[in-house]
Amino acid sequence: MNKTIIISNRLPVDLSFNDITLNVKSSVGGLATGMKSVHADGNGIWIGWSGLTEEEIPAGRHHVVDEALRGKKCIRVPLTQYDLDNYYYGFSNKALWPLFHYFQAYTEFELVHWESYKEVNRKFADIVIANAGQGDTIWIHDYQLLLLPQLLREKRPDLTIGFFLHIPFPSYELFRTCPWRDELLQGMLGADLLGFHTYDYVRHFISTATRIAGLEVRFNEITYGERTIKADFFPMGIDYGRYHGAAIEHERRPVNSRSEIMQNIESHNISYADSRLILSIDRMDYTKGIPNRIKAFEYFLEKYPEYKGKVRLVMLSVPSRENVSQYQKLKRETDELVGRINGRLATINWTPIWYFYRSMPFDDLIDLYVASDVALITPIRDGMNLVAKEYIATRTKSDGVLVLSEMAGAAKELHEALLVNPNNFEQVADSLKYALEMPLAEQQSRMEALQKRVSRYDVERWSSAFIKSLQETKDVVTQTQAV
Ligand code: GDG
Repeated sequence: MNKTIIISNRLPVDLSFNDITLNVKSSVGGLATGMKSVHADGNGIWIGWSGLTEEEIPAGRHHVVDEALRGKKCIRVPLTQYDLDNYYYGFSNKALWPLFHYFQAYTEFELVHWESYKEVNRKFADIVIANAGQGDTIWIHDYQLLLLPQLLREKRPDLTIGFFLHIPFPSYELFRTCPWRDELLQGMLGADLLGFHTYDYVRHFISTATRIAGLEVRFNEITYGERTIKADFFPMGIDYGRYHGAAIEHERRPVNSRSEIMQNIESHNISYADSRLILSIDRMDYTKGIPNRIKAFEYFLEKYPEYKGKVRLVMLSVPSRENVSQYQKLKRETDELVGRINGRLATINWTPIWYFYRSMPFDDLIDLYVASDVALITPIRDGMNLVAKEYIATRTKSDGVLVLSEMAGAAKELHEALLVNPNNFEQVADSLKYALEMPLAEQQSRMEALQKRVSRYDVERWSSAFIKSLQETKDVVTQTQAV
């Protein structure tokens, strides 16, 4: 029986060694949830890096890791510290990540990083080939593995290969600046189906394929020698039921059993009944527009001083890629901005920005979503942005307002949000005021429309639409071969 193999940089597990004892936890991230049914299906497997480098696994314990992973239908690609530094932090996160998010000045094109990227993609290919049966379906995820489709195609033309990119695909003008643009494009073209979050990313990819490789395109189908490759958009959704259910559960719990932060918010709300909460949540990443958001919030308080003492920006910034220098710089800039604004504007009773630099347990995250009157999500560039959809899912009374950057892929679906250009502080400030003053009926009519869409196109639907489309490309190939 054919199976589906999922491939991503990281396996959906968290491993740690306590001396020589291995602890294994399944991760419940968006991708793991979306892949649940694909992974559970038949003898489906997931291939990726375990999260522990070869050096971190105690001598003689590698088989223990392998066995534990096998129990979870996972197979690991062994990566060394060198691989991690050069393939992951290097080429993936210092070249591809900034380039694909239009941060061209941040890109570092280093030959050693590129060599390591190729080498690690080959390591992945070897392990996939060793585990793939005749005619299996392969679903590869994200920018760390752009070369993998072609590496598999060369050795195993019998496989049906799908690839999904979780970040934007940039315009040809950006992509062409990469010294290894031909190899990257060829790598992707090894797939039968290329999936993106939005139609614009598909358009950029197709334009790149025609201009760099001179390929012929009809609608969204690219002719490549004997093969036809389909590029299409599949906007990723969330596990709506999980977030909505958790929010309902939250409201049933007595206040004193809620998180510490929530208890503080509640007691603050009791003391200052007209105080409103604006929420932002993201990884500490320069694409997320954190400094701009803080400056826009400061501008809002200057422009509408009647809101001083009445609103707070609760900003959860989750540590990310802390050993990459651009991320360290961003952290310093954020610390300074928050410090400066709080120092300048705070009173004994009021702190304008509540800033948390840490990750929080799921329940605390739900507490934050539920407690907020407005979500302010203003990335400079974002493939999709799932936080926006999670906020929508937790509004059990369909109140609250989402202020969302038009540069997030999610903006293409979430028309009823207040869409803003994150660089236009005037517009962000006016939208915040509009959001805070929006009548309940308007909040609800916007939110209900958003909830309908986000609940319908959930993560399960996303993965099944992709697999269905991939299956169709396989059927076309089989028919053509039969003719
Ligand atoms: C990439 C693309 C695309 C955040 N803080 C905590 C926490 N989170 C969870 C959120 C959400 C997820 O992390 C973040 O997802 P995003 O989509 O917002 O952003 P990226 O991490 O940049 O993801 C993005 C995505 O891939 C999927 O294709 O949408 O554009 O950049 O689920 O809830 N979870 C917990 N504690 C936290 O402190 N438990």
